[in-house]
Amino acid sequence: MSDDEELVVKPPQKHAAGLPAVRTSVSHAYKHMGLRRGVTALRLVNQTEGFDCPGCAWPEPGKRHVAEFCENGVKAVAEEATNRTVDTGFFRAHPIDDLAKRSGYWLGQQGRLTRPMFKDSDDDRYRPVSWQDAIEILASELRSLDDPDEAVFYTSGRTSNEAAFAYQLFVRKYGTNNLPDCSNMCHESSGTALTETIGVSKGSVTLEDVDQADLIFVVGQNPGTNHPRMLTALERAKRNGAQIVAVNPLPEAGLLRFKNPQRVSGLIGRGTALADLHLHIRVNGDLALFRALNQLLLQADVAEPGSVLDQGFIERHTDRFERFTEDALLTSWPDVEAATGLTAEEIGAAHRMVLESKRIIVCWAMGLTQHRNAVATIREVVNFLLLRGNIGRPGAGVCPVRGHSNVQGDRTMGIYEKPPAWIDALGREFEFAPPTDVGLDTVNAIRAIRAGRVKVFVGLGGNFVSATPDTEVTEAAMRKCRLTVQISTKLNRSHVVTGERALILPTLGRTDRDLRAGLEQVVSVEDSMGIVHASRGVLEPPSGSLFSEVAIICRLARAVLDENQPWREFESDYATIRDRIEAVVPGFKNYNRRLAEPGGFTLPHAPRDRRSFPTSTGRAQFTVNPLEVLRVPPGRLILQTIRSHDQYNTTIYGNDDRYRGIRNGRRVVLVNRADLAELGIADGELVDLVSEWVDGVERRAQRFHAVEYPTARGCCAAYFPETNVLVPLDSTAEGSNTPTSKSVIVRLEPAGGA
Ligand SMILES: Nc1nc2c(c(=O)[nH]1)N[C@H]1C(S)=C(S)[C@@H](COP(=O)(O)OP(=O)(O)OC[C@H]3O[C@@H](n4cnc5c(=O)[nH]c(N)nc54)[C@H](O)[C@@H]3O)O[C@H]1N2
Ligand SMILES: Nc1nc2c(c(=O)[nH]1)N[C@H]1C(S)=C(S)[C@@H](COP(=O)(O)OP(=O)(O)OC[C@H]3O[C@@H](n4cnc5c(=O)[nH]c(N)nc54)[C@H](O)[C@@H]3O)O[C@H]1N2
Ligand SMILES: [Mo]
Repeated sequence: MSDDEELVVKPPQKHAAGLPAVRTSVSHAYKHMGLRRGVTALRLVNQTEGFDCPGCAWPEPGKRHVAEFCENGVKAVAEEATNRTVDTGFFRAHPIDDLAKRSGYWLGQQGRLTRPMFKDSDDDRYRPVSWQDAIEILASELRSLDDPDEAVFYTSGRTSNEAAFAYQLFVRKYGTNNLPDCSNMCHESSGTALTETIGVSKGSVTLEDVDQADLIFVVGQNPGTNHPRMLTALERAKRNGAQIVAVNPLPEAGLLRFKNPQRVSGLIGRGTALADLHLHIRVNGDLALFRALNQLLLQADVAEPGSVLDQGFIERHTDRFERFTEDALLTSWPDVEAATGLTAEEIGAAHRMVLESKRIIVCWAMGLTQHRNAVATIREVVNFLLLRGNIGRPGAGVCPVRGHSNVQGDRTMGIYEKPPAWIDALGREFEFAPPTDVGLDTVNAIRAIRAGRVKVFVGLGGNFVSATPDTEVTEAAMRKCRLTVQISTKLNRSHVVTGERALILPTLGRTDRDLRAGLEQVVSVEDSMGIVHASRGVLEPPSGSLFSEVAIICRLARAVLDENQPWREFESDYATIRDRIEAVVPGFKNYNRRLAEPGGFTLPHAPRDRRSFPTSTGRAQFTVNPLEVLRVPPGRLILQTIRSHDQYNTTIYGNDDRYRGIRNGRRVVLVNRADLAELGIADGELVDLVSEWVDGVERRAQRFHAVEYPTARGCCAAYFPETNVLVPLDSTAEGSNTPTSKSVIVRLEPAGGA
């Protein structure tokens, strides 16, 4: 937003969806796709015979509604299935310097990429190149490296299982585990904490469990915007008698009340109240909150032995309970109050709801995963559930709500910088010795690129430059690469902040029909609850010369590895990839047959299915997680960087954030009224955000409007990716190396020059 545009601020809304959601969906669909394409797309999104919505990873119910999509799903579909295209004339007219001055929004609005493009070292712009030459440029660069570890292969979470499996096979055959992905910045902390405590990195909850729960915690998550279809599930749970506790520094509209657009009563009525209790927590206070709840449970059980804890479960299925108890009983309430900003009464109210509930689910997203102590916080959530046996029985469990629509499946397929558990089976099946060293994750990849140790960057989707922290550091690093390659659907900043040479390899998206050798190809994806199902593109692709991700990977593999099989077979029939997945990855028996069943199939999950915990001791682990209060120097605030209602990560759909009452602007910082007064800043004043970090470097994001907002005291919020410049590369979560995008210490200064 430029300053002359009219920023409009209204009070935040108290409900989500309803008629405005329908209106916005319809207008986005027709504006970008036109009537015919729009109708086809919306009729088949999330239907068993159609394609998986490229939006979020929330599962589809067994029985589909005719409109099994949400406002933000429609925006995601419209963004991809747009009628607009970028042609070679566009690149002739816009040198890279010019494109680098444009906003991410502008770049995305230009439309779908249609032809491979190449920027050579001495050139100032991209020029068209044939597919064959493009593949050869990348292949010869890869072949010329002294060591395969000098290349990095990033993945974003939209890639199908088939493309992901082929990609990691190619990369490992090439000789490296340098497979960073968006998950490193997302739910890595969840995977790390869950693997350690319950032995499986994924959530243990199904949609049926949500239906049967007595109490659902929604912690650090804004489902009204980021997982709108989750509201339907929460509404159903409420009707079945569940209570909901929202834990969030912001009073997010989607947690307060939901007007279900799938029902007439939802459109015209008052809707369903969702959260029974909102804990208006200070950012990063969650570890303290769950420690406090755990202490209260232990104390209640001392008062009435045997009535509170599930002793049978604890004895049969867990380890280290005594060690945990000793420490939990020492939890300091002054520290709890300082860390959470909550009163003992508020925490007491949540405690009473817990005591009344037999079946408890905890859902969470980025509000828990992107802090220095994120892994410890999630371990403490697991302690909380273990105490009353809330894992591995109906209506209960851990529910990390994933972001990208196939981010969970990509991990299952081996997109991981660590060798997956089935690495030996991979080597046997394809007769090679896979690399065993741990490769580079996202943050370590940036460090290695900056140090000149990595020379080639390949991105299978995503927007590495904008999604990663410390934008100035990362951009400077990327410019040092010998070659950067983006396999993508649409232009973004990663195409215009390039290495010495750069390639754009345009690809089909989820909505596009994928014909290979005259055969219609189906791909598969795994949702946040471990259900694998088919996805079939239905729309005419934006150009006849696009290759699918699978085809690009297979051709690259043939050129680099100088072998024909299995790549020719993979490219002409994706079912053959699934056969090989079945041979290597546990849980995929009869993959092709079961994929043909409507709704797909559920992957095994030992704690959920059998209360079996595949940890080192075969039992779930209680853990000790020290309570530290995130201390903030006077005059500073904790900044959390979030999504508006009008964006998908780095893809910006528009400049509004309807539920939060913000229109026509993204450069806003939401601050509590009392903090504004204390800092002497007026509502609406232009400020710079300056982040302070132990390295002494001052990182600055300029010209944000301060907006008075009911966020917790001492905290503020602003949108990503504009604020990524403030997140220090070296400020990461212990154990998962995830950037601490939700706890950046900042000061607000009157805005400097323009
Ligand atoms: N439309 C749309 N859908 C999306 C996305 C999108 O950008 N747009 N992104 C997708 C992706 S990749 C992901 S990972 C998910 C993200 O889904 P979310 O995690 O819901 O996304 P964020 O906007 O980061 O919201 C974080 C929430 O946590 C709260 N929060 C921040 N810090 C804390 C804290 O310390 N404690 C607590 N208790 N709460 C805190 C914030 O106030 C906010 O409500 O959504 C996915 N779905
Ligand atoms: N400050 C801050 N930073 C964050 C976060 C935060 O909360 N705060 N959140 C983090 C999180 S949770 C995540 S997941 C990451 C997201 O990081 P990424 O996944 O890297 O980023 P996206 O913006 O989702 O990527 C969008 C691009 O993907 C390409 N694309 C879209 N669909 C397809 C497809 O089907 N195939 C291919 N090949 N390309 C496609 C398009 O070119 C589009 O521009 O960002 C992280 N960064
Ligand atoms: Mo994410």
